[in-house]
Amino acid sequence: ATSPAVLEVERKFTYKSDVEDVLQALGATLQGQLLFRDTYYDTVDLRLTLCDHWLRNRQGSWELKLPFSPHESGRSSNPVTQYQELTQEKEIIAAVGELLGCMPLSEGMEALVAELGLQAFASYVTDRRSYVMPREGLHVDLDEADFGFAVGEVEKVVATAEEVPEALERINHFCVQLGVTGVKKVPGKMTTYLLQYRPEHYQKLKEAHVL
Ligand code: V4E
Repeated sequence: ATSPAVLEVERKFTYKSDVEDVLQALGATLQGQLLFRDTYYDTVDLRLTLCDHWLRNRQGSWELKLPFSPHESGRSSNPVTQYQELTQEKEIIAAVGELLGCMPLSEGMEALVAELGLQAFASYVTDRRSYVMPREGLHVDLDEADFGFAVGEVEKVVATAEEVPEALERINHFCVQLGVTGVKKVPGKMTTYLLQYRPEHYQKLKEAHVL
């Protein structure tokens, strides 16, 4: 059976040292703090990320982020991005197979990695403090990556495309309250990582208008 869709509508923001006071004043509550490593994989010729597909292993679990609204996510300067997130290995394998136009090859992720020759191109640890805005159904993450980069992210998870406009509205309203101005997209951890450590990969994604 297919699991219900997880559609992530999110906006990244830069924050100052008083952000947690501001969040608490707005009614956000601290949910917890988590340390996790993400390792991202692609084919040697970068066919996944060039199509805005992000396959990662987070602390032993596989996840695939892919656009569900290709015109909105990634390909514009819109600060709000929309991605679908798959966490079931069967669904991840099917989506990768569909994108790369190959037969649904393998049974498990390890076999898929071997068959496609997937290689790790980025790996970093995130120290994340998670807040929730219960009434708005918003999640706010304050991330510090181990390569010296911090970014905030406000996110709403919805199940259908029809719920996206309201999610967008809530996110943008919240950003105004938070004092996040500007309509430009803020670079995330991956963009910053690639720019620092994988400049050729970064350049290719720029040219393909993925970043
Ligand atoms: C690079 C990228 C993706 C992979 C990383 O996604 P991100 O939201 O940074 O991950 P993280 O650690 O916050 O995961 P969470 O726990 O929230 O799931 S997904 C989409 N992109 C593309 C992308 C883009 N097109 N433009 C910008 C500015 N950033 C990223």
